[in-house]
Amino acid sequence: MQRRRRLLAWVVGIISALALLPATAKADNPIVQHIYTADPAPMLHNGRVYVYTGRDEDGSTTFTMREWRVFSSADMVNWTDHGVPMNLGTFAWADANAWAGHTIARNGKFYWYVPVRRRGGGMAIGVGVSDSPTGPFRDAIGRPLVENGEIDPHAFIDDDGQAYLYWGNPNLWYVRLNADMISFSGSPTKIPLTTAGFGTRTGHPTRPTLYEEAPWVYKRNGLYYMIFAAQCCSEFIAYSTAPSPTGPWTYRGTVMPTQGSSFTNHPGIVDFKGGTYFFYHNGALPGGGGYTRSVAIEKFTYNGDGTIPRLTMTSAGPPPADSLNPYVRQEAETIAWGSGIETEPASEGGMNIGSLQNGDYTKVRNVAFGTGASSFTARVASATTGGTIEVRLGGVTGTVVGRCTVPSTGGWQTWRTVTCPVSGASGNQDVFLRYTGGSGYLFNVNWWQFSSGGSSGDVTSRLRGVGSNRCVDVEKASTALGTTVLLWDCGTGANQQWTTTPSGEFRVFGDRCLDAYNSGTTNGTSVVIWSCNGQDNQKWTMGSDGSIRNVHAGLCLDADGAATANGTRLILWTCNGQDNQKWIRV
Ligand code: FUB
Repeated sequence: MQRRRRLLAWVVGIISALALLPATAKADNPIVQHIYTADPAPMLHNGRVYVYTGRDEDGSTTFTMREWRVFSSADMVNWTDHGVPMNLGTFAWADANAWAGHTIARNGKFYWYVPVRRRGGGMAIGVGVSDSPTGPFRDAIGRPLVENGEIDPHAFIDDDGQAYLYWGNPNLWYVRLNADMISFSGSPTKIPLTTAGFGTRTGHPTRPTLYEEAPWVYKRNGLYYMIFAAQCCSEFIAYSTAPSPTGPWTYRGTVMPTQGSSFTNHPGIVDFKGGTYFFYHNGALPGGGGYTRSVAIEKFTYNGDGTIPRLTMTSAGPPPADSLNPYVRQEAETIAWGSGIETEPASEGGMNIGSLQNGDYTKVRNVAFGTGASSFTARVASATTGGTIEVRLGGVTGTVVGRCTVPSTGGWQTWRTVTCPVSGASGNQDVFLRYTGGSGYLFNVNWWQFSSGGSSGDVTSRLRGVGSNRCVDVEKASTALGTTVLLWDCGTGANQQWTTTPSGEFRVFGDRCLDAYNSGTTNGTSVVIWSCNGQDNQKWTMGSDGSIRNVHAGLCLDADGAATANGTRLILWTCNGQDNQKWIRV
């Protein structure tokens, strides 16, 4: 567990701010509360929205920024912290100013364009690349992609496949990127900053137009939009439109006026699950200001003529774009609002929440319990005496529907699964997980999951492979210990009926469990049946992506070699999101 201590004032500030909120408050903007975040760049990928941000260090008195962060959501209200996929150290030639970047997907890769200060020089733009939207990212070319002392890159790929990079402060530039996204053709071109194109600024000796920085370009109904930070300082958000990605631009007015106690603002817009969302930053958190900013979101609808309505910052943010499924593994760092928490990398992969003290809590919105949950399971670790997770509905003082005791596990990264009964959780609910205990740090939480179903919480179904269309099958319907589990045509036999229990087992034949053979933790470990014994190599979590992860090994149930034929062995393999690791209950 990292022992980062926030300033006392910060803790007190959060607590006092929350104390002022009525119990039913829907104040979930800004979207991240445990660190300061700035310069949002949203990106859609595989049904989730990822937002790439900078990080303002606590107590900053200038733009002290050393790392970038990424968060993702499937509903615009519950955000998962994916940690630090890129920092100044990624770029050996840079030494400061991890400022406003933008990430875009192409060629099965993710390209993250960022401004940084070149060692011994001025601002330059680097490009990170990764195979995953959550990184890690590496320096794609080992030097700046472009370098003219200006900042705030934004990439846009037009319908014809031509990609552009825009950036600039005090000027506004673009260059045509090649299809590899890490080189360009021609020279950077200055976009003429005319008052017709970018509005009129008054009172500045050298900058006649409103354009300041942070260009964000996209295309809608054949029209190109550029949203940007206007005037300085304080900035507001304005926009222009054009018939082509290279102009000519026509100034269209204000998107968001100066508000929110940060003298900068920074825009990003995406359409997601039928809505349009405007990302920005402000200084709304306790201790917040121009150098301690936080990313927030507003939902909006375009006017009938395609113009953007004037938006106002709110503390409520958007309504949920979807519900959250409590019956699959949810990361503890998936949060609508967190009070008193920190996040850190977990030894089992991903992140965990920590620094939990008595009364801290995390809120998760619009959790779809359906007819009801019967148990709650959490993956926990504690180097001290542990404590209790209270499962509450509707508010931090709302009805308690479950209470899980967390024991000492012997270390802050020594993980154990705890389960407790739940009653009274049905329908759609905001869930508050309240962490209680003695003084000091209590425990860490890696993930949690509810179970549903009858009084025991059991659910029985077949498990069909997405890649193969075949079912998880016990070979020859044998009940012998160590019998191989493989793919076979989905049928009606008892050897394909798997019962999920509240503790995370997949039971077959009543008393046999899906088992990682010999508690193996390496790729290729055989998956067999064994008598149910309550050990973690017989516990599994089903992810919202359809993966089934072994709790002990942290590896996923995998059709060996991505084969699809009858008889394909099931093994454990590093979770990779591919179809031979995706399973559907049928
Ligand atoms: O975060 C540092 C700088 O502040 C960004 O590059 C600008 O867009 C402004 O938000």
